[in-house]
Amino acid sequence: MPDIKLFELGPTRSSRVRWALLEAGLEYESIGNNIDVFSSAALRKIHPLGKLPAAIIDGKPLFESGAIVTAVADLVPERALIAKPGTWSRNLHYQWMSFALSEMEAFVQSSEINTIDFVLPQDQRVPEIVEQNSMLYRRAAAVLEGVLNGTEFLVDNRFSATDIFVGYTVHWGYEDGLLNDCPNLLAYRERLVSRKHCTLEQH
Ligand SMILES: N[C@@H](CCC(=O)N[C@@H](CS)C(=O)NCC(=O)O)C(=O)O
Repeated sequence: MPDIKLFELGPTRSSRVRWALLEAGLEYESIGNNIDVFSSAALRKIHPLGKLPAAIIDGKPLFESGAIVTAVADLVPERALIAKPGTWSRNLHYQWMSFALSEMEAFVQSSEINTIDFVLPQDQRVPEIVEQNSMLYRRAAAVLEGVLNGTEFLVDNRFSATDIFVGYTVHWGYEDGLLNDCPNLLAYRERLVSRKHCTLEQH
C-alpha cells in the first residue's frame, strides 16, 4: 500500500483527490480538514502558495489537484481509473483537464475571489468581472455540452480520473447557475453524483 498524506478541507479542490482515493480503494492520512490548515507551515512546505490540495505520496510532495488525481489513478492500474501513459486516451485526459482548468475553472475561480472568497481583501476585488467570467465559462461549457452529446464520459466513454477532475469544474458552474442551457452537462453531473464515492455534494 502506498503511504499517502493529503492536506484537505471539505468541499475545496482537495475533494477531487479524496474522490480519486476512494475510487482507487487507497487509504490515506488526512491532514488539516479545518480552516487552520491554510496557515500551517506544514502545508507551505508542500505548496508554495499554501493552497489545497497538497499531498505527500511515499515521502514525495505533490500539489495541483490534477497532478495528484492523475498520480493516484496511476497507483492502481488494476482499477483502470486512467488510460496508460503514452496512449492517445491519456493525451485526451490531459486535454480535458487542461481545458477545464484554463477555459472554465479559471473564470469561476476569478468570480469567486472577486466576490465571496476570503482570498482578496474587499478593496482589491473587482466584482464587475463576474459577468465576463460567466460568459467565458459558458462559452467553454458549450464545447463540453457538444462532446457529451454522444458519450456518457469524457475519455473512451467510461468513467475515469478525467471525469473526477472535470466533474468538479462542471459542478462549480452548476452551483453558480451557469449550466441552465446545458442538458447534457446537467445529466453528466447527475451521473457523477450518483456514484457511491462521489464527493461533489459532500460539504
Ligand atoms: N489549481 C489549483 C487551485 C488550488 C486552489 O486555489 N485551492 C483553493 C481551495 S479550493 C485554495 O487553497 N485557496 C486558498 C488561497 O487561494 O489562498 C488546484 O487545482 O489544485
